[in-house]
Amino acid sequence: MCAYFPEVTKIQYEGPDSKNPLAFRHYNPDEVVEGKKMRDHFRFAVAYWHTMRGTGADPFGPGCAVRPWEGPVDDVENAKRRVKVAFEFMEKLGVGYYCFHDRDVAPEGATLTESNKNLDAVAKVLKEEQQRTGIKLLWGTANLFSNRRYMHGAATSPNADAFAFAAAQVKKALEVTKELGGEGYTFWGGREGYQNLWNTDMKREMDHLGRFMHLALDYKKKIGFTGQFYFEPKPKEPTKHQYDFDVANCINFLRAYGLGDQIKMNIETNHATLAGHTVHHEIEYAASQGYLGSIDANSGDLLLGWDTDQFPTDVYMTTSIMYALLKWGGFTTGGLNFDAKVRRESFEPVDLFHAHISGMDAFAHGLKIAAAIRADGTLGKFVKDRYSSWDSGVGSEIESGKATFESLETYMLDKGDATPNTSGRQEMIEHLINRFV
Ligand code: XUL
Ligand code: CO
Repeated sequence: MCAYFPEVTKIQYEGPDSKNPLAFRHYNPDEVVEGKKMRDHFRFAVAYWHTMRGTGADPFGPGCAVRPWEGPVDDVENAKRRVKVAFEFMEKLGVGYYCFHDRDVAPEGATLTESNKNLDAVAKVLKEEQQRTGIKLLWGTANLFSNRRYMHGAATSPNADAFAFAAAQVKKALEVTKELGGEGYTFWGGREGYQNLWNTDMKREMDHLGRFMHLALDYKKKIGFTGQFYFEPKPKEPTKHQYDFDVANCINFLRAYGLGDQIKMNIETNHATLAGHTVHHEIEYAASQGYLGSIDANSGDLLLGWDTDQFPTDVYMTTSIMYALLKWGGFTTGGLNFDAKVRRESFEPVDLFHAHISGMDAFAHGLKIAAAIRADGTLGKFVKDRYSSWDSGVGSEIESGKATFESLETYMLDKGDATPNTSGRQEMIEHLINRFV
């Protein structure tokens, strides 16, 4: 067998003292934390679009990454070879899942028929490689944003033909995702949004998006695809306003259009920060409403205002994610998909390994810290005590629905005032967390 990464063997766990950059210091797949193996806590996935299709291109220059397996033309043969590269990479890295857009894995043809044929041909190789390695598809999706037909959006385009083409593309992508045993399917809004409100009929566009999602759910049912549907919130980029702004906005949309319990959230770290939230906030909000689905793991640069899709290496941040995941019971269908790309300057194939190892290890480290904070119990007890006024007396009467405005007025007239009786102790708590980080 031809090796595309000859300098790399299977990445091993070597423990916290290892100085080997091509080894894990914390990610030990079979190690059990809070009763579950690390591999099952994370369900790590590789994002095909970045890892296999990223070239390092940016608005100031073309691609410059060294990818020796890429042929001179982007044809089906080239795409099939790339599948072998992807699976060698994932096997050596030791991840159990991957995610793709239809156009990442197979080239778009001159017609829809040709594009579908290309996709089928490459999907056949994907299936063979999945069977050979046991690596699975976490979720599939369709690229409804790169082709010029989608310049005004897809489901929210003013052009009904763009909607129709997008429907045909998602239909096919759902079929292929099902064929590959995909555990989910993600809808990221691509160009669903607006650049300028003066030329936009927002109400009509939102209604069309609602219709699109109902059609997708109808087809899912029709073909018996049982994977979980996800919405991926993002507030801006490429449009100045994306309709799926953040988790709260998406949940409102789903509920308003009668889609409420059928679609969960795929939360992306850098999208959260672009919306003015932390990823911790987005996970807490989604989980508390019953919408936690999956995570696109990456990070942004807080000094920049765009989606830099960097690998997540900040252990404080991964700790907050893993703390929230442990608190809410972890993934049921989703996983941690590295929607992240190596920097333009990290142009060698081996950098793909360094990037994923750093991300996986940061999450494993964060998991251990989060579990230690929970085992210590001080933080959990502090939060519980902070709300203890709700456990009995007037608090429990309000929570259980017994209290009325009249009964609360009587209570307060008698008591006199609501006196703050506990400090928030923010600084003490932040200091406490640093004890574990
Ligand atoms: C874009 C983004 C997408 C989705 C899948 O910012 O995150 O790659 O994850 O379409
Ligand atoms: Co994403």
